[in-house]
Amino acid sequence: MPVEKQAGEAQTSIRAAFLNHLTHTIGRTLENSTPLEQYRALAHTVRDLVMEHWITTVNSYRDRDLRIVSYLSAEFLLGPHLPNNLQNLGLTQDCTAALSTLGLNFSEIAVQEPEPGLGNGGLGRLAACFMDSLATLQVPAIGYGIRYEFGMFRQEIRDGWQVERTDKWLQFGNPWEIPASDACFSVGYGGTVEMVTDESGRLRPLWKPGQCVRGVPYDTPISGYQTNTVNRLRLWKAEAIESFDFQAFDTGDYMGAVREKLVSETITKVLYPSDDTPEGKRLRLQQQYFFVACSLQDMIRIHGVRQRPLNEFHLKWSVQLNDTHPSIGIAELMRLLMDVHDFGWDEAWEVTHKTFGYTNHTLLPEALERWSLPLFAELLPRHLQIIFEINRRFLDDMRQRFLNDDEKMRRMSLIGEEGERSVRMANLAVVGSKAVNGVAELHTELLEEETLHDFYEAFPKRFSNKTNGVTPRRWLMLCNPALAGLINESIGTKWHTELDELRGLEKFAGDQGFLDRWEKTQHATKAELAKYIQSTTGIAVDPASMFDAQVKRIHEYKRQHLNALHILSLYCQIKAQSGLTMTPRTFIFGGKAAPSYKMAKLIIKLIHSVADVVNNDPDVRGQLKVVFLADYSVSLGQRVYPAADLAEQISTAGKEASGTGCMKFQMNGAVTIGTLDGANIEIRKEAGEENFFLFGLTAPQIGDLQRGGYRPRDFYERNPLLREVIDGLQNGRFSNGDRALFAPLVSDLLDRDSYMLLADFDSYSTVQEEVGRAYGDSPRWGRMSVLNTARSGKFSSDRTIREYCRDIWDVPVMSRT
Ligand code: GP0
Repeated sequence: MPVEKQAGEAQTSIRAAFLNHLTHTIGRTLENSTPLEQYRALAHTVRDLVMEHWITTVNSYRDRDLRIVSYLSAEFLLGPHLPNNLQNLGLTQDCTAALSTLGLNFSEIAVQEPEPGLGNGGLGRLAACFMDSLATLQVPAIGYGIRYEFGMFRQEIRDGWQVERTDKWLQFGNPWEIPASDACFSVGYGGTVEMVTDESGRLRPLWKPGQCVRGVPYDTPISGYQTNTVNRLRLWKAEAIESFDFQAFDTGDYMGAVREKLVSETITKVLYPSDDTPEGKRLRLQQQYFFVACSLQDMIRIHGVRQRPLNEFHLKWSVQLNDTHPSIGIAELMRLLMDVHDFGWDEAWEVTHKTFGYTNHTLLPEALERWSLPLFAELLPRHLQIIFEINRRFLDDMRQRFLNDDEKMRRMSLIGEEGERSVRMANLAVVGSKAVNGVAELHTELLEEETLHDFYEAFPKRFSNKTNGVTPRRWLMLCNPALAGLINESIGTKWHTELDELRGLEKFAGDQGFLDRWEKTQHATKAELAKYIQSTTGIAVDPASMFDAQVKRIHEYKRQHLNALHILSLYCQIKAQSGLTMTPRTFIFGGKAAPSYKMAKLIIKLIHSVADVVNNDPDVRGQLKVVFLADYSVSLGQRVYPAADLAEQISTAGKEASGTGCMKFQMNGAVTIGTLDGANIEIRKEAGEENFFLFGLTAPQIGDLQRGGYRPRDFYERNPLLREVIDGLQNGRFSNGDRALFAPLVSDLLDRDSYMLLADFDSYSTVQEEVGRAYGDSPRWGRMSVLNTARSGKFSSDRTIREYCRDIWDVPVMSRT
């Protein structure tokens, strides 16, 4: 049969190409090669196939002359490329077969890939899911970011504490990137702005930077699923303009000459490991300006190649700002147009404010970026002038519209005057963009009504919601092949690119035969995670127990400690009533704490202490197990999401902008216990109230309670079980007698409790009891699980990207049907 012959051909050619790369690229024989070397040879083999599509994509975009989406993000948390690219090419099986003819095992080779951890968490991973959907929907798009030499730190656990280790992901080279040395740009910092007369006698500002670095682009091909489209992710590395200062070299100062090189390269050395709370550090502003300045110069270069006048820039580009990190781009585009390309102010503003869109990702006030004015003036003096002028014109306009409401003007100003004067990047981003969006319905509402209310009043039409999504290719098909296979058998494969098709599973939710297969599949996936847990932590867990997972950054507002308090309360109950039986559960935690975030690190220690107590007490009779998986990452997520029965989404209402892990769990058939926060609200709406375990105060109730003088101690005094748990933390019962260990946590909970754990504890515990009962009722649980998957279609990033394309970017998407 011709089809089989073709398949055979693919295998033969993959095998030949692999052996060829092993010899000619890696310099090894099959017998003498390590799995890492085999991985590298295989990566080159697959990259070659992707590159062929890349060439055709570039040509087809050129011919179609469409507007290009430019996604500016300081983080892209991609995860492993190899299995994803193979899946997109439809070659996973051929590749596996080709390797096995050589006596090699694909999975053993694939795990060698170092993960490019160029992001902290949700925001960076969202950018990666968007790149996947853009390519799959065949939208002309470039992702622009930073090629950090050291990505997110590697987390080790010592005695229950987090220890950070540098992530040397580039140590053995990176086969997925291609340096494009023909498109380097220089970026200036510091220096002075002088007024000079140009040839036509005009007086104009001239920025003379005090320091210059070179940006070198490294391109990673991003393939789409079952299309020939391959888009470009262009990440910039900082280098010295001249690697040697020859004058210094001549006079014998060789070390001094090399120092200059080191200073330049520092800019892209390391990813800032703080999620949600920016550090106002000089290097961070340097990083932001660096990648934005390179990217805008690159866009202007491409615009020139397309032979377009610059006053049409906004017609050919739509530039999305992933949070405020790249928002300096607004001032930079103004500068490039005026100072380099001779535009007048109005002409430049016309182009600039029609080019950008701004996505906000957080409501936490401490997370809104501000730069101290002296620092900004020192590093970017010309940009500060431009920002002052944008502000002057903007406030003049607002004063007329709002009739001299001074308080309002103070709030809307791009310059904060309270305390140390500062540049408010969110205000700059809103004023300089054509569109502003939040990432879930509740989040957008809160932006409009609270955080950005003044701006919403001034420009209501600029605001919209774009609920986040995740790519079902990585987060269901790739990470859960068993479940994906069962779904394919039941409803076909159209869901791969039209996730709403999963609705077809609803009709099986009452079919006992189907539910049995569903459960068997999930059990097998849980058994695999159990093996991983055993081998990495030494803890034996039972795949028949409920897998209850909370994996995400460690943050007080995400309330991993509420989960821990609840586990301790179950433990206390068991201790008080010997013989008490409950639904067996395995509590799985994973996540990193920002290295400077003391309370988050203490929460990690708390989880380990809880694990020590619970896992080692014979009275528990294995009914409860607590596991902390170290070094949470995309790859580890790919093991956890498919194996979870219950997803913990328990943030304080009004604090989580969206959340995206919640969507990955739902797609894989986990049921959620959650608050009415972020995307939980929409997940519950889609899944149906009866398939979601809701608890806790709502965002308005949280606000009311806070305003009315919240007294956490009252909750402690009223609930004996909670009291026993907190007392235990205080008196050393859960820390081998160490009374000091959790004192900071306890005193925070009793005296402040900003995230209202104690207020929600009761409701959480009650609903957890209901969860336990529901899990014991297999047909009920199976039905809930199937319906969660069936109703997760909305949370495909394909849907999100279609909305951005339609409402903000104004570019067509390819329809497959
Ligand atoms: C938000 F502001 N997020 C920030 C930030 O600096 N880093 C970051 O990862 C996250 C939000 O916390 C989120 O709610 C959201 O889903 C994600 O951005 C993508 O929008 C949960 O991770």
